[in-house]
Amino acid sequence: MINSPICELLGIKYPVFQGGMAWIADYRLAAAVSEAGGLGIIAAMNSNGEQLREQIVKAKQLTDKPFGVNLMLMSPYIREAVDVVCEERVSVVTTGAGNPSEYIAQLKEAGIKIIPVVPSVALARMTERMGVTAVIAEGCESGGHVGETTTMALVPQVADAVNIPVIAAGGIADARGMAAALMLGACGVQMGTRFLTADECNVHENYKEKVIKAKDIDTIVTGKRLGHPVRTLKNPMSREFFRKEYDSTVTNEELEAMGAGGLRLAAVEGDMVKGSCMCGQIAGMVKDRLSCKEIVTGICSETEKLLSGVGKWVK
Ligand code: TUI
Repeated sequence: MINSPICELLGIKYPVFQGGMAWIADYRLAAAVSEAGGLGIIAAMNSNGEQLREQIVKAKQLTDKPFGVNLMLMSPYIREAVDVVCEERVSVVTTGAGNPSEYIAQLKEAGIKIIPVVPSVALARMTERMGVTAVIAEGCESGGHVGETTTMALVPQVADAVNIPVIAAGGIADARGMAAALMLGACGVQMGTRFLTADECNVHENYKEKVIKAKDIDTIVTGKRLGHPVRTLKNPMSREFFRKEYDSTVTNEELEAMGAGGLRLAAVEGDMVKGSCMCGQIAGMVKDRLSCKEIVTGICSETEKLLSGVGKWVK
């Protein structure tokens, strides 16, 4: 049995989080992962307060196990979203795409466990001082908004820097990745891309097929010039964006306009030409469609086998 301090802290069976993917991680996916014994996470993304409350209420109807909400800190509705998670007494809040400092006191007062995604040791240390429960060290192999450091380099440095549990994210989709993350000092993993093809994931079928067909070199990072780099699958949209980003005659406003609405177009409408398919580098290894239960229990039982066999390298 794979069990770590994060299980006890959050009241979950397996130390496996499902990433709070915008336009994708809804109440249905989150409830399925929590029912499977992991931590399901609803993406608040740019939802307003009432839209987010509806998701939380529906998740509570499907599971009585703990689940989380991911607050995307660039959202124009971030204040409403913080109020709603506090009112609804959500067990866990993860944060992404920014520094959560100004919301920590309010969330803590409501008894919510805060687990920020950190792309650096500095933010891990700062948020630890403010009393967060754990941190998610997310390497730039991940999909969506990315930092600069890889999982391999980031996780052990964050683990050395803080005294709270570290969850590893970015580039993990199977037991080898999970076992490696535990060896790097993490006490759990968060996976996004692995759950894109889950039976309970509502993302458009075209998106699922594109992930299954993806190879190792099929993702690209765009948006660096705008200050929010995003990893997506290569397609006509992301290639065009990349070209324009390095064209000095194209203004930042034009670039922003080009990117707007792309994720919804891909995830909801299934537009694989003009849409933005956020996805991690590990997509090349995601070839099957499984239930959330198979994903969560499968990775943990395989990790257990791998870790029991590590002695083979010691002569
Ligand atoms: O947040 C994510 N992944 C996301 S958010 C998102 S929605 C979006 N769409 C278009 C543009 C931007 C966002 C899609 N994918 N992952 C967690 C994550 N957080 N990765 C990196 C960070 C991060 C970056 C900087 C966290 C904190 C941070 O702090 C900067 C500071 O001010 O200290």
